[in-house]
Amino acid sequence: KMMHHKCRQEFYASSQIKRFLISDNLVPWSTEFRDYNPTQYTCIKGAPWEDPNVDDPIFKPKWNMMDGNINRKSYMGIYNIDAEGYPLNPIGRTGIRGRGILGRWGPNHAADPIITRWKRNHNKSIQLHEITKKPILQFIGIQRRDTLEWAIPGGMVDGDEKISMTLKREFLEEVLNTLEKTEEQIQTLKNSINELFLNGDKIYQGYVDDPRNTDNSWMETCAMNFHDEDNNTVGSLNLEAGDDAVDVRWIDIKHDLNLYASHLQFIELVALKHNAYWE
Ligand code: RP5
Ligand code: MG
Ligand code: MG
Repeated sequence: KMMHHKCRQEFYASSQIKRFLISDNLVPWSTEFRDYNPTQYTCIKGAPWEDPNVDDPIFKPKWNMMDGNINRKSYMGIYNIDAEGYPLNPIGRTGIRGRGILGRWGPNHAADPIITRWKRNHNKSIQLHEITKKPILQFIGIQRRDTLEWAIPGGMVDGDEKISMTLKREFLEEVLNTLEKTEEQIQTLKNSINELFLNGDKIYQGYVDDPRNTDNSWMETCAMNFHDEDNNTVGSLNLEAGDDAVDVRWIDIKHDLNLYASHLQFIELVALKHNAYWE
């Protein structure tokens, strides 16, 4: 059974709002918890991607299905709707009710591109871990502007945009800073990554233990690995942080990295897949 932790910390994501603290055994909705009384928090920014309040008469969401071009389906199966009409987090309680700072009630869909290559010595040979003699894998990580934590350069799926599109778009924006480039420069950068993004391996799809999650809104992602065995494509890329990234770099993969949300779990699956050093 899956458990969440990052969305049960003392304060709700980049705020002063306190979560109702609960022990692991009280997380599942199936465990009765009469004294559970979390704060309700819904941030209204007036953004076009924001759902209205659940009790707003103009809001007629179609839960658990495609709702026009909004994907309200969950990778986790059918989620429940409570007596007041609010979708329930498939993992359980988080200590905050409402939509928080997420845009959608229910699942909020993202995509995470995990770009990897082997770490190499000056003579270009693959670097092995001293003790285990396993090859060391690297991935491109960004430092997030919101929490300053290192993370996979993922982002939200725009409406019914194809996941393959989101993966490329977020990589271009956060790792190659295309939001600050000319049309011509963007074309050159797109051409340089197109081939790499042709052969992806699905690593994970499902719930993300994201600090923005609430009892009624949560992150889900599809994480894909794009591996450059010979460092042919990615070796010549000039990494430049952009959009919601403040820094970007190649990170050596190992078990004790501190990463945003549950990103380390996805990185572990990538390390396993390539039989790379982990611990
Ligand atoms: C995480 O938030 C996902 O795994 C993805 O990396 C990210 C998407 O949100 P933004 O980067 O757009 O804030 O849950
Ligand atoms: Mg982004
Ligand atoms: Mg992002």
